[in-house]
Amino acid sequence: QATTLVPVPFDRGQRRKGVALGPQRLLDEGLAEQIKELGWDVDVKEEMKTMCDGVEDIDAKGGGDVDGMRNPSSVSSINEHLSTLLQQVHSSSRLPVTIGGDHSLAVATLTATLTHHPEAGILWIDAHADINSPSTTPSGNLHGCPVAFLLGLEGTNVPPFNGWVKPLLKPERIAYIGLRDLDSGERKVLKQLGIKCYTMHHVDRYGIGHVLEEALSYLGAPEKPIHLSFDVDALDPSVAPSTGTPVRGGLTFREGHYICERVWETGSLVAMDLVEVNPDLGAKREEDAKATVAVGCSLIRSALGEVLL
Ligand code: DIR
Ligand code: MN
Ligand code: MN
Ligand code: MN
Repeated sequence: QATTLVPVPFDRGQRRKGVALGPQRLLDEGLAEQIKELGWDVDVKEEMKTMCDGVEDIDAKGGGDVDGMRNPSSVSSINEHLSTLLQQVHSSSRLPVTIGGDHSLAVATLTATLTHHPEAGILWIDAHADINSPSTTPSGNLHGCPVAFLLGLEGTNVPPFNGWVKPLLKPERIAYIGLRDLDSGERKVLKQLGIKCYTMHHVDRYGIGHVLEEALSYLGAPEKPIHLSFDVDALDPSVAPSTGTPVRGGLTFREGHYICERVWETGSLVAMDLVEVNPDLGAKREEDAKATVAVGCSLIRSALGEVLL
């Protein structure tokens, strides 16, 4: 099997500096070598780095904050390029693993996946639903909005995104696990569209094994492809402290890894995102960063078959 790691040091989808350092830290930890040891053909596409270095200029030209969104110019243009790059990865039949960076880059990863695998189901592992639209977002942070853009919700048909983002996702093709911090506009739309949500309450009540089987069969795995979008803040802050918006009461180390292992076992994985590792954050800075980086690497290895290969 062949995989392409795509580091995206992008942080403009939220307010906290440091998340742009996440991908390099995972690579410095030896992620590519670790995956090679599992028997994969691994390459690393570094093209997004130079573009991410220029984001301030892009935002300066685009006006910074526009219509309730922070930095839409850079979020849109980074995503448009990333989407093109990821489509090349899919075209060469390699498995793209996008390493963030903040979760706004899922606009690109979902666009690329759903272009190449229109049948794909999205498994979104996160404390948050990231389904705000520019009109419902309380923060203006676009990392809280990628799902709304792919669904084409009201308020998302705005420049610069409407120049290229298409509503490729149907509400019944996404399932969430790990939710525990939702904005009121998000609750409303999740309910209205009947989107499949497994909150931490469901994980406690039924156990991760049962919850994940339900989510996978809902999405049609193993017949249908699966895109795994993993926000490290889905994990409990005691396991992954170095992230921008930690929320207590999250997934345990094993629950997080179990999800990745089981998705791998279905044989249906066509793309993965691992986002929101911010090595600058955490009360015990370097110790917390090390733990969070290590967990990011091991989640990816698990999704690529470390235990079950
Ligand atoms: C919040 C936080 N719902 C927002 N979202 C986060 O700003 O829209 N997503 N942190 O990962
Ligand atoms: Mn593919
Ligand atoms: Mn989150
Ligand atoms: Mn997220």
